[in-house]
Amino acid sequence: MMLPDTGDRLIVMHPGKAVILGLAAVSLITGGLFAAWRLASGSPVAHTPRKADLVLIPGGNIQIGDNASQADERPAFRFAAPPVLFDRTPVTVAQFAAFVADTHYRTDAERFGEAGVFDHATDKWTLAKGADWRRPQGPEHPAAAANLPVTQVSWDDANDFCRAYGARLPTEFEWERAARLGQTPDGHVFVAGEPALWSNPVVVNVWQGLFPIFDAGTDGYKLTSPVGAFGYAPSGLSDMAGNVWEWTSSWYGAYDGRGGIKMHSSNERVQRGGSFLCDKDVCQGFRVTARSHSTPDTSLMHVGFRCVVDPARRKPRAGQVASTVTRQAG
Ligand SMILES: [Ca+2]
Repeated sequence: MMLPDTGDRLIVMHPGKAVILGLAAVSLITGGLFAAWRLASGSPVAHTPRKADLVLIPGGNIQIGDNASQADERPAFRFAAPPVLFDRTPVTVAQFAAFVADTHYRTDAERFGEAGVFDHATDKWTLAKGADWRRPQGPEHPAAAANLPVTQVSWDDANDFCRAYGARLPTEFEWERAARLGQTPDGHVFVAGEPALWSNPVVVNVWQGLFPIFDAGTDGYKLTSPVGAFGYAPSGLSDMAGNVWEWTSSWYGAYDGRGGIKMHSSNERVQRGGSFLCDKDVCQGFRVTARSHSTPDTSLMHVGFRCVVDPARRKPRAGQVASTVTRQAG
């Protein structure tokens, strides 16, 4: 388990305070036990079809990364993206509840007994006892509504969910290819160096104000928003910028410029898309090339996921292909 340092993007391990180090050590030990449990128990298998719409994202030769942006987004390179069926929205609380009801799955946060929550009183991330996918802010807070993206799910949980339905997590390059088809209903793609669109109507769920001091919430939400609340991009997908970061299957590391990463020993997985905590000055994680990363057992209140399916390997358990999607080519 690792917490973000400050702001929205994940940067470092727990800070070097003795009490926190002790906490990290306990987490490391219990995390190892949980990993052994996971291997011993095997992956869950869902017995009923998933209620999810899938959208075909066409293949294409595209640019990955941005030479004008953050260090870990450079160098940019070309990537031959395969066609992939994407979940139309991030996985919802209702979809995850159906999965749990079917498989009796317990998430990492539930086994740890705690998960990462951003505390606005201290402007720091903290491990909140009892926070999980049902109550992402903690047990004293309201339960998450069924139409919100599920959060407080680790990479391991997300991977187990997708595999249970014959699906998988997207690679970060597949995710970027889909996002480059449009992140907002008007087809806007957020890139480095441009002024983000903050005027009304606000088209993404992000942070409006000086992070972490003040969020005006002029987009209508200071936490997660229902999936699709801001509409669907020309790709047919919703929530590709803001709302929640989304886990990908990719290991985190510096790009090697040839379609891989330099540090194959990385123990963190990449997240894409930014979240409701992303502002235009500090985070900018809603940019199409922005990357965040966490260890696979980390659960946070602003990180969710969506699944993908290879068209040739699609199985009935994976969901239904949406047929009414308006999509731009390229
Ligand atoms: Ca917001």
